[in-house]
Amino acid sequence: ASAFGLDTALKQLGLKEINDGTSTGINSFGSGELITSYSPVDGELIGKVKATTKAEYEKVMQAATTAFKDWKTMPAPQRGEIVRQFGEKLRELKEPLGKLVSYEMGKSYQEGLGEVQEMIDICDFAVGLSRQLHGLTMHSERPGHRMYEQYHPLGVVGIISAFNFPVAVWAWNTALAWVSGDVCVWKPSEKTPLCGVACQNIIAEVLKDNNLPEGISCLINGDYKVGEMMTNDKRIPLVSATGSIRMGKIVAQAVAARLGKSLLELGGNNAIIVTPDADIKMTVIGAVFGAVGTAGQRCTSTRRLIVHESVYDQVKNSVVDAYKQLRIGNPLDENNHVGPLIDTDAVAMYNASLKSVLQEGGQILVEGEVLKGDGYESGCYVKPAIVEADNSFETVQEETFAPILYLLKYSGSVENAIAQQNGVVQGLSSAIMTNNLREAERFLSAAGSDCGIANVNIGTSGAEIGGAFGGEKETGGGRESGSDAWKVYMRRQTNTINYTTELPLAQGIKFDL
Ligand code: UN1
Repeated sequence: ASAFGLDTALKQLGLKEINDGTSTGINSFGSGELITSYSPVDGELIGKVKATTKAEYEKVMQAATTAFKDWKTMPAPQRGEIVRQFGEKLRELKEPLGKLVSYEMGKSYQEGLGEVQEMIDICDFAVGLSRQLHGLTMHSERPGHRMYEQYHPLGVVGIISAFNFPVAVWAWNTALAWVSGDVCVWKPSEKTPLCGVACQNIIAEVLKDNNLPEGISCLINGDYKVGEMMTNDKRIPLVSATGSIRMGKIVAQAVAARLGKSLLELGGNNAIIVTPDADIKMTVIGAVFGAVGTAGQRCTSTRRLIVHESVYDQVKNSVVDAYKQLRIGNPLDENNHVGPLIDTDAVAMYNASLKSVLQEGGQILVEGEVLKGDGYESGCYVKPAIVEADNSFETVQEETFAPILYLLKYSGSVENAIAQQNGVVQGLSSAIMTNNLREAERFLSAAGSDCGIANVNIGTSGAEIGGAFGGEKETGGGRESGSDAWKVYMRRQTNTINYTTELPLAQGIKFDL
């Protein structure tokens, strides 16, 4: 870890002593099983974190519920000030945190920095929001009555995040939850535990500087068993979970069984439709970044290209040519485009998908391969692949978290492409490349894309934080980040006030005593 200034980065993030299995901060303690974090970049051990036991979880929940009592009554703009300071710290630590993300998760350093930038941006957004947690005022049907609504803090928010955005997705949730007056308990992915500890160290310092309890931001570690402690816990009114559809179904059922709320951001099977009126140069950039960026491990990664037959060969040749330029290797080396997959299990899934799509009749255009030799010692580096396929193939219907792009053909009008695009169980992100206004508007209309995100002339990945992020169908229906996504972190209360000496009943009901 000495190359690329990693040692310094780890120190700056307070991760020096993690190698012994110890960590700092009241909430990042643990005495359960050791979770070892190996870098997919070079296979080296970065550090170890201990899992949270049931007894420790209880302590964390006590710290959180106690902290909530004061935090919820602090004026929202003052809570915003804490989030502002957190954003400032992130600006200072952008480079070391970006490096750790890149080294522990395997995405390119540029994307690691981009992820920290998303954290900074959501902090800024939340600071502004802390003065804009508006409710509406209604006209009462009764004379001398006033009616309005207000938003109050909800309570302890449980956050379960995935390895692919090990820091930003936490920040989307916490920044909004904090200004809303909630406290958070976070279980990061057990594949990226050090990113979790690094973030906890940063917020713990901000809270300490302000004489606030660390219970406002709690960290727990472990696998799904630790997650279950939260999903089954009645003290947690909202569980926000990012990950696979399989995980989401388990979380949603457990939370629903106790009538809690869940915010789910699950799988995507995102497509770009390429019409005869597309700008092919832009299409190639958008599609290639979407398919190979983060080694195909974004929820928004482009998995399907649905191309009109009249431009099919041109698009196919351009994309295949572009793949020849791709440099695969250490993501901290900025000359490389594609880093490793998260672990060898992910490599096995990549291999399995390529095998099954061939069995179903897929035609390889760019062959996949697990890379070996110098620089590829971790065993996690794979070649991005392109396969000509059919939307009905089972393999195409599934989200494989790897750089495999399926090329699909359509003929006739854009409706046929939209039918293919919508013809999957997931509904996260979608895009159309076209300069034809009719096609673009059709795609965005009620008869168009059924996804939570629908773009024109940009790709499927790389959404800005200002919009609501999430998707429909088996993507889970949740919305995080911008727009009015904050509302899910608060409880709405309708208030009716009578300032007369009479007590008229609603709906004109007479009740004389
Ligand atoms: C995710 O993959 O879970 O839109 C989040 C994007 C990023 C966030 C992805 N801003 O690609």
